[in-house]
Amino acid sequence: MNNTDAIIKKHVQEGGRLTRDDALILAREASIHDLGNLGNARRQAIHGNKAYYVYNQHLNYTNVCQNACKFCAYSKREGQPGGYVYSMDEIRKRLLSRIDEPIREIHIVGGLNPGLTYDYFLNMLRTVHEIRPQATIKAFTAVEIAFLSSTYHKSVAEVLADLQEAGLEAMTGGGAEIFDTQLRQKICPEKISGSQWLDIHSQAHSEGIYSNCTMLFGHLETWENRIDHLQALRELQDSTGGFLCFIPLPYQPENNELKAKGPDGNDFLRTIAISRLYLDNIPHIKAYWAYAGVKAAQLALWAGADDFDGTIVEEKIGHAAGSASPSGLGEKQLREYITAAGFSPVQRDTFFREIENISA
Ligand code: V47
Ligand code: SF4
Repeated sequence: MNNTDAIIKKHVQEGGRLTRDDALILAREASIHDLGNLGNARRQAIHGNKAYYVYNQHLNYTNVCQNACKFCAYSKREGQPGGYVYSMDEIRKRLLSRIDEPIREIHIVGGLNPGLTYDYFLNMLRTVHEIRPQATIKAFTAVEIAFLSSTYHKSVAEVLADLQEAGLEAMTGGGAEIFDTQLRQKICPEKISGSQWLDIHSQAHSEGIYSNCTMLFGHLETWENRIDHLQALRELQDSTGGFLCFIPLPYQPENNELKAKGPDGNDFLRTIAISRLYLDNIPHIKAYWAYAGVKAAQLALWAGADDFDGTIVEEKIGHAAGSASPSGLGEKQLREYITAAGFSPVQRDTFFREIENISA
């Protein structure tokens, strides 16, 4: 019996927690069939044949950012052509343009724009809540929360409380990238550290704000970096239980300084499977079609992913970096893609509560 057979047998028969060493062997040496089967067996045991999606709308309120992460094709420096900020009128207009649709979640993220006031953020949440009282506001990365805290001289706890009061119900998982300090220094030197990212999510969870978590992969990182990243997320989840979903984000290589290649299909599926196996305490793994492409996302449902994200309408961040997928999908299309892949589409809200009356 070779290394991987022994680990697979141990994992399947004893069902114990995947160790760092075993994860590294599986990630590097197991065949894609074996790894995909393991990931799929785990996702089937938790979610059966269901594949979730959300009826959502993205709102990227500004692309002006004081950081210049090497992989980011979306941000502009203050004063650089192409920079934008949505006024409250623009935000209203964008939400009202889809007011007839049964949107359940508004996903809000933007750059670190020093030209905005603290009140801008509170007004934005209040405006969204006023126009869409039934939708959950899932907003901001830990990086934006840290920016609000340092720019406006407030503690993270104060910022979270103010945002919650204005309508924030959950946080997005962006900005995690790769926690490894040296690599982070290379790919996003101005960004908060991995431990600050984790600490902000920990504080959010203790205030009752659930969140997602991500990992940017397929650039300069090694498998060790990836497993260490998953380990840090698993440890935090053991202590707070506040993560809803993990999203492995495949690096998009165009229009950015990093000039790495991006993961191929095999690497993408292996990462999905390892994530499902390693993060045994995070309920959902997302196949993010907007970055991975619809076809790879369909396959990912067979390798451990159970969530297909949502309608989005206008994805800007991955598309600025060359994503070839559509920028949004209709609900009917989403359901058809999930069904064609062999799964039962289930509409959910931000917290993965199932929504019975589908609108398609
Ligand atoms: O934080 C930036 C990443 C993230 C590139 O929480 C890139 O539900 C790939 O976090 N190639 C934003 N990735 C997206 C994100 C997200 C998306 C959907 C759902 C949720 C959620 C979160 O995109 C950024 C950064 O990590 N990113 N540039 C790039 N070239
Ligand atoms: Fe700014 Fe976020 Fe882009 Fe980094 S990834 S440059 S923090 S918008």
